[in-house]
Amino acid sequence: MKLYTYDPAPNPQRLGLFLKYKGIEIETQQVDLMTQEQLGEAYSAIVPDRTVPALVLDDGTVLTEVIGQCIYLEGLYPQKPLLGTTDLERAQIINWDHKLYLTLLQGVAEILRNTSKGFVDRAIPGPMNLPQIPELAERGRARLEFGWKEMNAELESKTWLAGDSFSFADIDMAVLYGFSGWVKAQPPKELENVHAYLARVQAELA
Ligand SMILES: N[C@@H](CCC(=O)N[C@@H](CS)C(=O)NCC(=O)O)C(=O)O
Repeated sequence: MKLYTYDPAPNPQRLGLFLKYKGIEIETQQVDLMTQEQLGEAYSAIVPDRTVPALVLDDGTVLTEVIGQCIYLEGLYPQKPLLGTTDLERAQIINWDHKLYLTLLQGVAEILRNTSKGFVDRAIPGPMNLPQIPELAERGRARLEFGWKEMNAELESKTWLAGDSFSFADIDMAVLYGFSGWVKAQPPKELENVHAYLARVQAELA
């Protein structure tokens, strides 16, 4: 099994924190996104999606989505479970994680990829070159403003985001928080439940 990744990027961070928390070590190769190594022939031949992280299994299967990689690795390394131990727990964790990914994380990505000079004509990751659409950045900001408030209400009575235990959904919240700083869209100070919760998550990851 081999992991292709680029440590500073947010999706690699999601998997990186999962691996670190569970104490899993995998042969790893960095793919330099700063020099667009992911678009080169060598990497495209291994990972046609041209994204990181990518987990290549011993039988040649390529897993390109962090959630798929985590489900596979959780099965191999069940210690310190991050995806629940019952069907209900697993369903709650995937439910929250999917929602986070589609709303807040995509909101940050919409802002970053539609405003940054580094992403001109690269407004989405992958093999297609697409132009930036400034309106999508505005939409991303609106989604974050709404999403952080919604999260603050949700966390009023919760220790962790999904179920009674720390999980992968909490790891994604930590990554989201850092990533939102890249576009100056972190939750405002008055959203106290979010900030208290993020402090708990950081302590668990320390
Ligand atoms: N859907 C993928 C997303 C992977 C992704 O978008 N990775 C970004 C780095 S955070 C990437 O490879 N970007 C390459 C590019 O922008 O060309 C997942 O869930 O892991």
